[in-house]
Amino acid sequence: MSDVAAIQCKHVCPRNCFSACTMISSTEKGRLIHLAGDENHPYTKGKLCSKGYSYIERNYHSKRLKYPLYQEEKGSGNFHQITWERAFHLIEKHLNHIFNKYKSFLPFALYKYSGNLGVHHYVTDEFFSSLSKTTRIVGSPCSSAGIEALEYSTGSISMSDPAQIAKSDLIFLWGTNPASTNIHLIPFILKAKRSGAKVIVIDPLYTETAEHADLFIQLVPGTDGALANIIIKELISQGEVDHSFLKNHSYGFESYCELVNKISSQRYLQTCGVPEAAIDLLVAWLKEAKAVSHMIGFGLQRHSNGGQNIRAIEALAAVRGDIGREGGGAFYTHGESMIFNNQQIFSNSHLDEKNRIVNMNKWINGSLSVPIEMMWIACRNPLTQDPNPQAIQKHLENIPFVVTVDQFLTPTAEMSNLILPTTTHFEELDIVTSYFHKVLALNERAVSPYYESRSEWEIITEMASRIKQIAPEHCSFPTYKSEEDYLNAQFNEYVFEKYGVHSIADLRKVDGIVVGNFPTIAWENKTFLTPTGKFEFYSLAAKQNGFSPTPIYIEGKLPSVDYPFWLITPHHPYALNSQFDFLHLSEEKEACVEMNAEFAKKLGIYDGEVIKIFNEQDTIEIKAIYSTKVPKDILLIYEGWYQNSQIIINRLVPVLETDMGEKVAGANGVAFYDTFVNVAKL
Ligand SMILES: Nc1nc2c(c(=O)[nH]1)N[C@H]1C(S)=C(S)[C@@H](COP(=O)(O)OP(=O)(O)OC[C@H]3O[C@@H](n4cnc5c(=O)[nH]c(N)nc54)[C@H](O)[C@@H]3O)O[C@H]1N2
Ligand SMILES: Nc1nc2c(c(=O)[nH]1)N[C@H]1C(S)=C(S)[C@@H](COP(=O)(O)OP(=O)(O)OC[C@H]3O[C@@H](n4cnc5c(=O)[nH]c(N)nc54)[C@H](O)[C@@H]3O)O[C@H]1N2
Ligand code: SF4
Ligand SMILES: [Mo]
Repeated sequence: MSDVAAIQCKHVCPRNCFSACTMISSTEKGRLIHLAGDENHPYTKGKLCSKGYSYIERNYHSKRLKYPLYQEEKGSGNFHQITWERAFHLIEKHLNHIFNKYKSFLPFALYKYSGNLGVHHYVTDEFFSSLSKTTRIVGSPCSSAGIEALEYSTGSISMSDPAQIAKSDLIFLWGTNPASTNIHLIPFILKAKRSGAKVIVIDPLYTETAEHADLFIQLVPGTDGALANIIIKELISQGEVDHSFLKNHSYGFESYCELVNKISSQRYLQTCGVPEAAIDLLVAWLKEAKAVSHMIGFGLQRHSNGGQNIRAIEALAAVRGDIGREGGGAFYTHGESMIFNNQQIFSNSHLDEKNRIVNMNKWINGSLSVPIEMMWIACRNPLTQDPNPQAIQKHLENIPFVVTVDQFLTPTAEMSNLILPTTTHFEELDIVTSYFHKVLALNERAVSPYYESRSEWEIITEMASRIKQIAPEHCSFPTYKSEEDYLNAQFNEYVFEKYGVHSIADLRKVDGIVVGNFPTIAWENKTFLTPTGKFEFYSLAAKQNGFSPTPIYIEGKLPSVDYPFWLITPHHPYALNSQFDFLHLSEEKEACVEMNAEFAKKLGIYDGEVIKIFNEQDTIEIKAIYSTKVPKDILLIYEGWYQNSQIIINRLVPVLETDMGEKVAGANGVAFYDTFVNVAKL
């Protein structure tokens, strides 16, 4: 037993994950020694995922960055450890040069995304907005197509408390794999099952979640809209609709009904690859069910028709009147997680008229008239996570000065001139919200920064003070004495309305956790925020933005003779996008492609053989593993960073846009799962 008492602190996992778990660390002699889930969290209830439990290992990992690093030539690997003073001197030198040449900071660009969603980290967004004029690369490769889609029918995005799913008697899981990616939802699904609910999993892959299903529908990718339309047609023909909801709370149902009645169910069944018996069973269950919930994953919207497919699913919820019903409705995200002052800047950055706003998809594939002279990359690893990373690599090569702020030497950091080591959530103060449940929580600082790491607030504050010396009237970033003062300045009346707190001190008074004042049941009063105030089966806004006004299925992309396989690259159970790979939480130690066993045998590919996967964009060599999860025309490789294999999966992924997303994020989403490839033996 140690004679020094361990100190306990509260933390929140800030990853881009539905759960935003709270956890409690124990620290001895300034070092983390133990970490446990926090049982007081009303949603996650003390359970963490494998990544959560490995955070101490991650914090002290030998690969963690310790000092600022500089390399003259990007990608050379010829790094020199430098002091922070020298690092800021280099930043200042480049900013000075830009300002003298352009009389503004326009060629200074920010490329930031979701490595850490804590409020603290939006300091970088605020800083860029406090400069007179800069370049912002905008867009979201994550969930924007679905958000825009749902907004057409309901006017804004809202979601019932996820615990409501336990009250459903029929649960549809469309293109989502919560057993891997949203693990705290599973207990609610199992609770519903224990009360007699049935679970339907709709996915082209037999996932970990499919093991919980009463019915698994292995549909052709990108065809969920067709499946939803067939079911709606059947419900209408059998009179199994909610007449009262449709009459009083919806708009345009009659014209939608006419369109749906015209579809050929037989042809649509072929399109989806779904047997008729499955529809008969589904309709029989739907007739019996009082409350039906539809959990819509981010996965199924990563197609060129992804947004429209989501509209069709939501229409199915509306036809039965499940929207606004206890235990029913569509679950996606509640869209109220970015409400602090500096997060508002991020959410609205694509609307900002002062700055040069650049659509990320167009940037990757194109060029800019005013060049980028300096790029700041934070919370983002585009060289593994974005489509066409080859093009991004070329852009980075051409940008004179690239700065990456990270905790690890990622492929993106390797293509930067300056790498700044930053703190983890154990080493900084923060506030984290969730985009799925309603809990807001305080993250305390438990230990000092690892070696010379600095928090992003510290880095930005220092940079702002240097800029103020170069061009005082061009930088209005406010100076605060501490992280706490900075965070206190991010609270606003809306945060107070939703969470009843004004400051970090208020949060401490409630033990760091508050449950937001969000509706338990979304749209319970059936007043929608659409122009008609109703659920819109006919959306003029959609029409004006160039989409079908109705949630009718629109065909997506299909494989070709040259590239006959879909390459589906979903999220890994033991990684969080490009994070955690080096911890080897899973048994696989390298990247592999899972192939249908029977089909691979036919092609003469043996289990464990290294094969080539290629398309017009690139070729990779990767180990093939036989699988019973995947149909013969799909290849499965989890997205992420495979350090051991040095394979970058997204080199095969082109910049193909989803149908929607631009209205909410400034760029359409990325149709990652409409990537088509072929295979060959080496
Ligand atoms: N093929 C394919 N590609 C995909 C997807 C897919 O399904 N298939 N999914 C897409 C989706 S949904 C998403 S959300 C994106 C995610 O892509 P990114 O937003 O790039 O996500 P991460 O890999 O989680 O984090 C990026 C970097 O942030 C760093 N980081 C962590 N904490 C901090 C911090 O406090 N400060 C700073 N400065 N850096 C930090 C991490 O070390 C990591 O290098 O990937 C997309 N890419
Ligand atoms: N463990 C873990 N958890 C995570 C993450 C992680 O990387 N690892 N990432 C976080 C982030 S940023 C995100 S965005 C979410 C993503 O988590 P999810 O919403 O679960 O999304 P994906 O993993 O992209 O895909 C889910 C499923 O969609 C299926 N799918 C693909 N196309 C279609 C289609 O056309 N129709 C249907 N019905 N299904 C389809 C895929 O086969 C896959 O099984 O998870 C978050 N949580
Ligand atoms: S990655 Fe998600 S499930 Fe895991 S600890 Fe973090 S918030 Fe919780
Ligand atoms: Mo995401």
